[in-house]
Formats: sequence, structure tokens, C-alpha cells
Amino acid sequence: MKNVRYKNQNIAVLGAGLSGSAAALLLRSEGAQVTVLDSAEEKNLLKSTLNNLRAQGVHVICGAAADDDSSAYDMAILSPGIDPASPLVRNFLSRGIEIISELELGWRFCEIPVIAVTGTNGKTTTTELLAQMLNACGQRTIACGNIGKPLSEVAREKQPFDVLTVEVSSFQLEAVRTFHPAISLWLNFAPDHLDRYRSVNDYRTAKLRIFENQTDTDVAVVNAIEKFPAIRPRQITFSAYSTQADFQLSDGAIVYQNQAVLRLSDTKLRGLHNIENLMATLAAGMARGLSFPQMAPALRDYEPRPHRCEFVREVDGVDYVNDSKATNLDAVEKALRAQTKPVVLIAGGKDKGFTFEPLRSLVKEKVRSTILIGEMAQSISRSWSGAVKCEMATSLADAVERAHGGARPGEVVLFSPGTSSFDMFKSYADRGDQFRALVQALPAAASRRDAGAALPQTH
Ligand code: UMA
Repeated sequence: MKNVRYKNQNIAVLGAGLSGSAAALLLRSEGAQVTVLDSAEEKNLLKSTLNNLRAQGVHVICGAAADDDSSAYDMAILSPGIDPASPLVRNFLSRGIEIISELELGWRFCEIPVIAVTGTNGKTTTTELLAQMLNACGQRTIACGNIGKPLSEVAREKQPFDVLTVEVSSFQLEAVRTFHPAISLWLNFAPDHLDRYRSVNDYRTAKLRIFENQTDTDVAVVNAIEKFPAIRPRQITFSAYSTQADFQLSDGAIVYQNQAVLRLSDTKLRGLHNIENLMATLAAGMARGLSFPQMAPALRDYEPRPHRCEFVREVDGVDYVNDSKATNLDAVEKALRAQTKPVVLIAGGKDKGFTFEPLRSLVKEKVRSTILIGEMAQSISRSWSGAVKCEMATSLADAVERAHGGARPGEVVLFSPGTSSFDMFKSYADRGDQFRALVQALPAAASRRDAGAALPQTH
């Protein structure tokens, strides 16, 4: 057990979402006095969560009273989605109260090694792929952190795992102190979250903290294309684009030291980005002492997850693909490059502080027309003006209807928003579920004709 003692300490937890309630319950189970503060009004928060916290003896303060709270605390735990520039956090910073992230708190209670996975895209796929593979090879683990259970919840439950496979976001890494993964994975990097960070460099600096406490006995699995400042862990590199990497792509197979270790046609994952996710997974497994023949069967069996270039349905010769997980431009780029048919693209969502200009030439090459939704619709239309036809839709339902009316047989309707969902939906998953339901409800041409025949003639 690491030397952490919070018994009878007075600790504030900022945010009453998944991370905040997991942190509060962990601290309560360790005997701390816990107050959860959330800037939202109580009526806008999940009643069941608040009831559960109160039942466990956690004090909860909501709304303006949370932002203005002046009680004394020994330290504060920050939920990842709360911007350090928010009034709630500034109130703590101005009083010099130590703030750590929920990830750091969970780590302090972990007694087994951690594998941490970061990157702008592919984190979730790789974390799940790796966890599934490790379990299949007899190394008991759970995919957790930025997906599934927060690390604090896993730490509190103390299940008998051999290693934890933790997806870590830049938001969670911002306020770590001692977080020390035995194996870190850096999948890729592209601009994102510019509504939170002042610059791309600030975003990168937060992510680089994944390596901060690693030593030369640890391992970093890194994309060979990336240029890092000096880092201490031993590096294993991968790249689907370069021959200067430990794991490379050659003749349709992933190759390690001139030996083919996995044929791509044997797996269900498609696209160069997924090949890199597979390479990183193999490298992490190798660092855990596994052989390639041990790892390959689980990688062959892995099924891609919903919302990631998920094929939904074909209607009248048009394919509909749900890529709601694409919350940044890099993800849209990968989705577009993976398409072999002309694309009708539905994009747009929350304004995260960047423009869609960088995709202009790729869109011109791959996309026949676009249908734009959400806060960013006008701005995307300006960025792509003259390159592709842009239509505005008033809702996702309107966008799907327009796509259905305009797409031609042999084309693909790709829903790859390129930004966050929070202007119109609860999450990317909610947005993708709604897209899938709208597509499932579309009538095919034959049934439309039948419906038309049943209508009274009006001429
Ligand atoms: N809040 C305040 N004050 C503020 C802002 C928010 O009190 O100024 C409160 C809100 O009212 C709300 C709470 O904070 O009640 C929400 O906290 P949160 O946004 O951290 O949400 P959680 O439910 O704790 O979810 C977080 C992650 N969310 C974000 O990072 C935005 C989840 O990642 C993660 O799965 C979960 O912890 C468990 O670890 C989601 C995500 O979108 C999936 N992550 C981003 C991404 O993947 O790109 C980073």
C-alpha cells in the first residue's frame, strides 16, 4: 500500500459526475470528511447520484453556493471536465488549496501496475483491445479511466486484477503529481480541445505528463512519427507510415524485427489508424511478457465498437456509417481516408475553438456534398466554401432526411461530426445512437412507393 492517509482529513471533490462521485466514495471509504461541490443547480444533477453520496455521509453543495464556498479544506479533487479557469476551481486556487485530479487520487490507491493509454484518437479502441487481449492471455485486467469506471472506483472495489488498463485524457493528466504507469502508450497527437487550452502546445504539454514519473525500468510505447523531449522510459516504437519503427507495416502484415506477427486480413479492424492501434497493443503485450502467437487470436477476434465508422445500414444502394466518436478533425480525416465510395458528409457540433479549414482539400477530393449541423455549421460552410456543396440542417433528423433525399446509389452517407456533441446531445454516444435510430427508421424506395400508392390522389 502506498503511504496515503486521508482519514479525518477534510477534502473537497469538485464535480458530481462519474469521476467526482467515484472520488468521493473512495475517500469516504478511507475515513475522510468529504464535501462534493458542483456549480450546477441541484435540480439539474442526477438525483440517484446525490442520494447515494448523501447516504454515504458525503456533504453536497450545489449551484452558486458551491462556487462561493469558503470552508477550509486540506485538499481538493478535480473532475476532468471542469476547466481550471472556472469560478469553482479559481476559488480553491486563490486560497492555495492543493488540487489533484481524480486520476491521481485513484492512482494513489492502486497496488498493482498500471498501463496508461493516451493519444488524440484511438485511445478507447486501444484500451479495450489491450484489455481484451490481456484477459484472453490470462493477465486479469479491466479497461477503465476515461472509459468505463473511473480509476477511483476501480481502486475502491479492490478486485483481484494483475494490471489495470487505463485510458487517460489530457484533462485527467493536467493535475497529476505521482501518477506513474509501468507502461505508457502514446498513440498519436493532433490539435483538439482548443475551447479548454490556450494553444495546441498547452494541450500537448498536458498529455506529455503521462511520462513524467516513469523511470528507465518502465516502458513507453510511442508512435515513431512523434518527436518528444527526452523521456526516461525504454521506448518501443510503431508506425504504419515509417520503416524507422520497431513495429512496421509490410505486405499486409504487422512486422516486428522482420517477422510478420499479425496478418491484417485476419482482423476485423480497418484503416491505417487501426493498424497503429493494433501495433501499440502488440507492443504493450510484449512489454508484459507475452509472445506474438499468444496475443494474435484475441486481436483477430476483436469487434470494432459502436460510433467508430460503424456500418449502420444500406438503404437504396447508399451505405450509412455512424462515426459519432469523431470529435476532432484528425478523426474525420481518418474516416474520410478509409472511404472508397463518394461521400455525403454530415458534420458539425459544438464550437471547440478551431476551424475546419485544414480538411478543405481532403473534403474536395472525397466528398460530393455536405450537410452541416450545430453551433459550427456556418463556420464550416465558410471554411469549405467553393470546395464542396454545403447545406444547412436544423437538426440531426433534418440532416438525415436531407442525406436520404440527396445521396445516390453507390455513395456513402458518413456521419463524422469533427467536434463535440454537447451543443445538441448528452454525449457522442447519445448523438450516435440518435443517428443510428434515424437511419434505421428510413423507408427504402420500395416501401416509399407503397406508402405513396396508399395516399389519396390529389390532382
Ligand atoms: N461542473 C462544475 N463546474 C464547472 C463545470 C462542470 O461543477 O465549471 C460539474 C458539472 O455540473 C457536472 C460535473 O462537473 O456535474 C461533470 O464532471 P465531468 O465533466 O468531469 O464529467 P464526469 O461525469 O466525471 O466524466 C468524466 C469524463 N468527462 C470529461 O472529461 C469531459 C468522462 O470522459 C470519463 O468517462 C469520466 O469522467 C470517468 O473517468 C468523457 C469525455 O468526453 C467520455 N472525455 C473527453 C474525451 O474523451 O475527449 C476527455
